[in-house]
Amino acid sequence: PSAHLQTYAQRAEKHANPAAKALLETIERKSSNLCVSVDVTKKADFLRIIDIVGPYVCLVKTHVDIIEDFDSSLIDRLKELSAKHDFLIFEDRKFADIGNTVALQYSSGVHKIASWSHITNAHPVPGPGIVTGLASVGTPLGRGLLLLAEMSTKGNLATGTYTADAVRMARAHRDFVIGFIAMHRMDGIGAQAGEAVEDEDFLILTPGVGLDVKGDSMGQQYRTPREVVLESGCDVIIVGRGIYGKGSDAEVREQAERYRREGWVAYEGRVSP
Ligand code: BMP
Repeated sequence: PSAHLQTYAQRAEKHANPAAKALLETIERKSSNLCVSVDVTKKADFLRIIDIVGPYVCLVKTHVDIIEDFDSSLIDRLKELSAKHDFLIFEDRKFADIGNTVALQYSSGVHKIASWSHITNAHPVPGPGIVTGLASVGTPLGRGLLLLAEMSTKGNLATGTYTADAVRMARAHRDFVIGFIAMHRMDGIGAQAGEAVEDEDFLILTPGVGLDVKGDSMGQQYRTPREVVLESGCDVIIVGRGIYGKGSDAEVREQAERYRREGWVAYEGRVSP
């Protein structure tokens, strides 16, 4: 059967990339396909929210460049929380430059992303050199890359042949590109006639997930976990303001539990209808 009709555990066995395998195993172990995006600007808030939602997530997504009081101790604490609560880390860096530059941005600077982030992502717009550049840093460390094949926002340009070209770019680098940021499964998209792609299993991580509102004032569009996981066949739901934007610690915990449950019920409905 198509990969998304198999269990996360079955799929974990078939992935060679260490980050993809670890993510699928974590999802299975914690019964959670929830990734929380912690888009806050203060170190203390960032760490507090992660400590609250940690038990309910497989993955924590970061934008470390928005943290005003960033220093290397933040990364030490993040790594401790990752071990304490058993989740992986995804720095949502959206690299978009030539291979040589992205290799430097990934390995160096203030943030040294490759040294702590299991997964990162890139826009395919520069062409395959961006993957080669990031792979030169990430592959020796056992990291995984997601390409942005689609986006959640109104009027975005990642559609049609752009999306198909992103999938083709991923197919050429299957050891390092573990999947996509996308709104639905990419199975067979962009395949040439006769090209054997039935066994491919790219992970689909999907932002733009919310249960209470349909969008924001800046083009974001939300779908429910059911629409994303059951109807569109995506693997991980990414939720930001729907969870951390809820005020009290108790409410943040409650929302994390709620999205974990909704995401898991949708997955169960998919693999054993
Ligand atoms: P929220 O759930 O608060 O709308 O946050 C969504 C998160 O996912 C943000 O961190 C954003 O950068 C990211 N994201 C997105 O919303 N749409 C995309 O197409 C790609 C993203 O990375």
